[in-house]
Amino acid sequence: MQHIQSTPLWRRSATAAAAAAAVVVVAAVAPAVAGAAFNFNDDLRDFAPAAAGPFDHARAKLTMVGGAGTKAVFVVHGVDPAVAGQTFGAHLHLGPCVAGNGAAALGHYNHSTTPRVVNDQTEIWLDITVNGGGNAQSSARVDWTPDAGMRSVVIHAKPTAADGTAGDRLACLPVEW
Ligand SMILES: [Cu+2]
Repeated sequence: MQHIQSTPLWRRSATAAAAAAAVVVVAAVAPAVAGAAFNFNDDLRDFAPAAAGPFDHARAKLTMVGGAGTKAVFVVHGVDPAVAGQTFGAHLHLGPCVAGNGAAALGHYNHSTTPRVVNDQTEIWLDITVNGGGNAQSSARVDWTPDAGMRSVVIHAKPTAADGTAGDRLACLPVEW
């Protein structure tokens, strides 16, 4: 009798995060990031390099694990502790992350078609609340997978409102798969 150990090698070679989600990965029906785990770890790009901001010296990491949907984990370090306790909107955006150019990130990556629906299940929302050490973490889970491309996680000045708005764009993390 066949045992379930027949997981393909490329799936086994994914990161520990993916291994933890192995059951989900095996059940996947060919999503765009099937079985894959992506880790992006980089300095945040500043949208207003001339002005001082709480994310000027911050680094961020986005982990995305594909399976029967997508689990995204966003971790930020090195935020100015002066903003401890504040919540900042953060989302996966459609366009690339370019320093000094908030508009380049385009709008939110939105999975819905017509009518367009904006909420935390049609988009990947990763709002963060900064702690006293200048760190923050959030996660999101949706039942779809974003298409490949050059994209960005944009951090905004305010928490995400019900309509998806979150104020000015402060910084971004480049992600591409
Ligand atoms: Cu956004």
